[in-house]
Amino acid sequence: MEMREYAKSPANERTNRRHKEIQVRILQERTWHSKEKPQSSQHQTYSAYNAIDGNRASYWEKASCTHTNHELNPWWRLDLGKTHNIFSVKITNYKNNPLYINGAEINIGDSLDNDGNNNPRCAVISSMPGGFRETFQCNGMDGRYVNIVIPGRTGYLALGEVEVYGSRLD
Ligand SMILES: [Ca+2]
Repeated sequence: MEMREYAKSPANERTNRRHKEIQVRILQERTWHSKEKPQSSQHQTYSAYNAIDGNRASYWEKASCTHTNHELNPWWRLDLGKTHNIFSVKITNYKNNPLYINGAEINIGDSLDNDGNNNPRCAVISSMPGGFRETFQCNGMDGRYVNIVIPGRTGYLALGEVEVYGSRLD
């Protein structure tokens, strides 16, 4: 089934298309450098890598989502290996339990303090329908780490796919 984009303005659509033409799609570099653990915990076989495996399937049964255990401040982190200038982050929400994402922050920066969760904030995700994709504009934030964290709440964090758009700083 074709998935609709959620809450994307025509202006953002044009901006994204331009970025695709001139930017490296960081996901396609298949970067996964972290020697540190890439999410706060792993529920069963639902590894952090499932959010950058190029598959936007959002059902648990498709085995392409991440899923933490039930815990305080659950988080997920992408290590890009080098500092990048990041324009946008596109997230596909988990379909089985879409409310997990409520209140999640996207944080970007070069620090690993608090596992990278203290880096500057790009966006707060108030809510997203299950299985939908949404693009969050970061307008050129510099960072090596892209974190998604639910601060101050005990719960799960589950992600279908995280796509990061930007360019490498050389
Ligand atoms: Ca995936």
